[in-house]
Amino acid sequence: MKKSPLQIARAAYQPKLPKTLKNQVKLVEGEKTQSVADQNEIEKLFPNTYGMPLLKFVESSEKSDFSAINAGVILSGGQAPGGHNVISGLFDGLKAIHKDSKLYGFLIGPGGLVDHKYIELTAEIIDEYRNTGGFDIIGSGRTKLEDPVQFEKGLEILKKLNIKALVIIGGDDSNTNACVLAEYYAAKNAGIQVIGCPKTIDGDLKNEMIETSFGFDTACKVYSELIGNIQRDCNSSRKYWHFIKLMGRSASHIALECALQTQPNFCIVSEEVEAKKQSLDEIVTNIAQSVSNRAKDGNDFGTVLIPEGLIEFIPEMRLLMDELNDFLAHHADEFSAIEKNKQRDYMTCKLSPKNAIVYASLPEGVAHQLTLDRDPHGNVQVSLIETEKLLAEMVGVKLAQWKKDGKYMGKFATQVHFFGYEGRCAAPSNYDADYCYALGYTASLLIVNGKTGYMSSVRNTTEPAENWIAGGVPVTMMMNMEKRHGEMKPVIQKALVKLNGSPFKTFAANREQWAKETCYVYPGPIQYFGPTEVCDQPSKTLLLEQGKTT
Ligand code: FBP
Repeated sequence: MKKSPLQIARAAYQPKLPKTLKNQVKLVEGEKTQSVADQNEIEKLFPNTYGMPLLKFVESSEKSDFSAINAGVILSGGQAPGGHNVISGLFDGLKAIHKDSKLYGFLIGPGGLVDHKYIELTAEIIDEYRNTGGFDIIGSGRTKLEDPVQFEKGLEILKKLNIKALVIIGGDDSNTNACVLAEYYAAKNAGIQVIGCPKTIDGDLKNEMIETSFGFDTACKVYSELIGNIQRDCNSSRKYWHFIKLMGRSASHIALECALQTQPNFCIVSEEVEAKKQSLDEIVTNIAQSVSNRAKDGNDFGTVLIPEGLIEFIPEMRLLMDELNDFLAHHADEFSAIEKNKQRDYMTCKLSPKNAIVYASLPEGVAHQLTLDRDPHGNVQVSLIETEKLLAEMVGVKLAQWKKDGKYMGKFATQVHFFGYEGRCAAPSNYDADYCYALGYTASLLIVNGKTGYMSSVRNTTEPAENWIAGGVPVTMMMNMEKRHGEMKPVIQKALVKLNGSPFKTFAANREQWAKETCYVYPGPIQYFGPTEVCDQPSKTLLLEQGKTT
């Protein structure tokens, strides 16, 4: 495969490892854990993997001799920069344990385990993918592992390949499934351990023991570079308002991080919209007000950042979507049998009167997008809902009315953007390259120590890498019960933006100034080589959460 000079230089990058992991380690058990909520239900559902202690690796002088171990790895869900480094860290860790250890990769996500599609990952393959973006080494997929028939099919191939442990690299839903699988194999003494790794650009898989999910750092840096470029453009031509939707599903972490990095004129935080019970009209009025204020200074241009999942947080839309979810969970076939141009009328008749009014008021495109298929985990595919167009259109209508009433004199022209796929496969930043490699290496140590139902954890990552702390967190500790596909299920609790957290407070303290003035920051592209303050900085979100200055 032909490579660019940067790719060649990057392939030679040696990720930084925590000091402890460079030496002999031993495992120290911490406190026993409990699930974040619904303890009784979760304990009943996970009798073999509930309540396990936190784990930490520390340096040890005892030399241990381990036999070779075969492990499998799966990439699950949306791509996130650094996945290849988790696999290379895992591979190097397994080889350090014993040179004859083997790593098998199941192809195109969890489906590869069920369908027995796999490859052996050799040193040659691994070397091709070190420090690269993407999940193409083995591919990824969204097949949901939830059925004992799938678990048994998986067990067949795991036994055949003499695999003792499976590492599932995924987001909250995939790690939930990893835990269900760990419990299933533990309950039947199958001799298969399952370890999870926290992946997702969305940044919503985090808690006191998992500081961040990998990929968030790189994706936000890529989006911030693009937003900065757009800001430079609109500050040059002075004629467009740019409405920029950012991936991230429900949580607004990506939008907030990008706002902290680029200082746009407006950034919506869905969690605030929900807390303040803001209606769609209120959100539109706030943006229009900002446009009008800037127009008074002759600035008919600006940037608005919109989190992908906004629509679910607007109370009237949430009620509508809950009813749509329930209805579609039970009548999906009936609904898809209706002709496309009659689906809207059909759905309006099925909804309760209040929700029917909201549904009928939406532009055709958005109404249709709300009824598209849910993903295999029951999530509305918010990336398909064009909120950026909806808001740009509605702000335009409001400003036209204000113009008629003599309240607004400016010019309003818009451009809309959606940034998501542009960042998910970027070459990982040094932070993600190092973090991922350490996560993979830690997973190999959890395996050799016989652990199952744990997520690999690397903490203290705002410090230099050598001081990072590696260990394991029981997945059941992160769980609660939530409604999915119309039924209560155990799932890892999503971490949404905390309105009393330092990242949001920092944004809130500055946003009035950013709204009125032009305070843009242009972060530029990710740098891989150069001074540490340029190349190795974690996200602003993480720095602020850990009380560091940004
Ligand atoms: P994960 O939760 O699997 O990490 O996926 C993240 C994500 O990029 C979301 O931000 C986005 O809504 C979704 O994937 C898009 O899914 P798809 O890749 O199936 O279009």
